[in-house]
Amino acid sequence: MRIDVVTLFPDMIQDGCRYGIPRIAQEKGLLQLGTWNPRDYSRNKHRNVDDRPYGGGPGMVMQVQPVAEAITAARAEGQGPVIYLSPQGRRLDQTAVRRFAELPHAILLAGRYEGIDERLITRHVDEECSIGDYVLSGGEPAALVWIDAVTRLLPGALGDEESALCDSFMDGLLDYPHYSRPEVVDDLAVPAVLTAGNHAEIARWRLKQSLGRTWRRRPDLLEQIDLNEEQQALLAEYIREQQTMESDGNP
Ligand code: 4FV
Repeated sequence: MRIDVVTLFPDMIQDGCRYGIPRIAQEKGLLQLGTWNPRDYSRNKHRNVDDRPYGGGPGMVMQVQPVAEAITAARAEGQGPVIYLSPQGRRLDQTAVRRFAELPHAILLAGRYEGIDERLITRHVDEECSIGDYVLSGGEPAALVWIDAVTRLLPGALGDEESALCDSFMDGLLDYPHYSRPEVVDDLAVPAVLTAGNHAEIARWRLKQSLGRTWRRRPDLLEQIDLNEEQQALLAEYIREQQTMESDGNP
């Protein structure tokens, strides 16, 4: 996949992708990353790319021309959608990440200041994407989140394919708890089922934990999933056990 990012801070994007999976994916030739700085297309001697908002109010707004020309320059690298990272966008989730990871090319637009002139969005943006209901000082951190989440799903990016498949949210559920050596830490032992070596039992326990934790922490996610018979039975079993533990006074 090729990802081009239109940003006033190209180093922030390039540096942020020099670690972990985005770096490995670039080294394996699975990911190509380009950055385009609107300031390079500014037509005024101070290389400004922003100005005061019509209608008054605080802050500055990024102007159409430098951003539009940076997008046009990035377009030379591919015909993928222009995705503007902004709080006004549709919330990014694993379903959307899976869809984006199918693309051969995408242009990410990272804003700064109060935002970008709406006419740029109208004319050049295909979709807006938000990483969450909070305000960042720039779209670059959101672009790095987008790139990391998408790159992980590129075939060959992760060591063994298997791990992407059992990610959180891959089945719409929260992840099960993980344990590693040593077997006992601060008199807390690893659940016996995980050291007993019965893989069917381990898989059953992990699914039950994912269902239970999703029920407890993110019931909104459960509403989006049609649980099959086995899952419904496992969740009921988890809830019964939780109620027993609570009635026995164990948290
Ligand atoms: C954001 C978000 C975000 C808004 C104004 C950049 C900032 C500033 N982007 N998900 N939440 N962007 O807060 O994507 O220009």
